[in-house]
Amino acid sequence: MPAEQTRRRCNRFDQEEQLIKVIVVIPTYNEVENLVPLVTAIQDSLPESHVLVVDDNSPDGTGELAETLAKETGKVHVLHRPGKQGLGTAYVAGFRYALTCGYQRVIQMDADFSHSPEYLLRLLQAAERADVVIGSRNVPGGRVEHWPLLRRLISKGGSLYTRLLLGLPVSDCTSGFKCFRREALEALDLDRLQSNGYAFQVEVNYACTVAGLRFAEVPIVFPDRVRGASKMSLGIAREATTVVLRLFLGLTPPALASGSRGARMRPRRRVV
Ligand SMILES: Nc1nc2c(ncn2[C@@H]2O[C@H](COP(=O)(O)OP(=O)(O)O)[C@@H](O)[C@H]2O)c(=O)[nH]1
Ligand SMILES: [Mg+2]
Repeated sequence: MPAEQTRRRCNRFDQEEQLIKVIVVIPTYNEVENLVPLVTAIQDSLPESHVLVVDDNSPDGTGELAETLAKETGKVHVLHRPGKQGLGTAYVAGFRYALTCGYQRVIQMDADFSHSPEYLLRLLQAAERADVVIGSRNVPGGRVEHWPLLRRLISKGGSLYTRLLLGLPVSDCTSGFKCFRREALEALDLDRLQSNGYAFQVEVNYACTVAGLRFAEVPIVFPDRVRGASKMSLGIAREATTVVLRLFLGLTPPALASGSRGARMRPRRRVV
């Protein structure tokens, strides 16, 4: 969507005088059962925040439901895309929208309650002293629930592999529950982010690291989804392995905006 059109759309929402404008970006594909409880819980946790649903024409009617919520709440925005285009491009569309509309904090989360809205405030608070805040399963106090041993090993092993190869100052490299200060997203070249699954998180973390941004990790407990079905696949795990290698070998350069390159590469991380 052209920037001017986006701005006109979000001006409709600009009536509030907020100290800090926060938007929660939620990519959705067939999340009709989760959307109402999720938006309600987000508004309970962060009453001033806005929500952006990026829906890929979900056959179950998630997009239409999001429109109804937009009308009812005045705080829900919706981007409709014509078909399932993957998670990475959904985040990019959401980030662009957030930047164009002048939001100062951009939170990304899944729709399925694996990312509990109760952590939103902690993520936001941590973003006072960090550019990128990660909801982390791998710091003290964080964990996954009801995962079989093999899945735990693959997830932790994947994060370790990524961290060692790319020198990321983050112990949960593939978490999709994050809060960015807008300056962090402005340091990225969103056009160059190409991956779609877990690798998308790695690509963003790598570019943020090379840009010298400050990271913080907030412990989260990560339960499996209760409603709806996962869209993740083996192909997405394969993509993650390849993307890490390509970044490590320099075959894919970090997705930095011009001007962000060459900054510090000293890993900085705090657990809060
Ligand atoms: N817009 C959009 N959202 C997607 C797509 N694939 C997954 N999602 C959403 O991304 C989030 C994470 O997906 P999920 O299937 O729960 O992944 P898992 O947690 O790794 O099993 C959920 O909110 C999904 O509805 C997609 O292609 N497009
Ligand atoms: Mg999930």
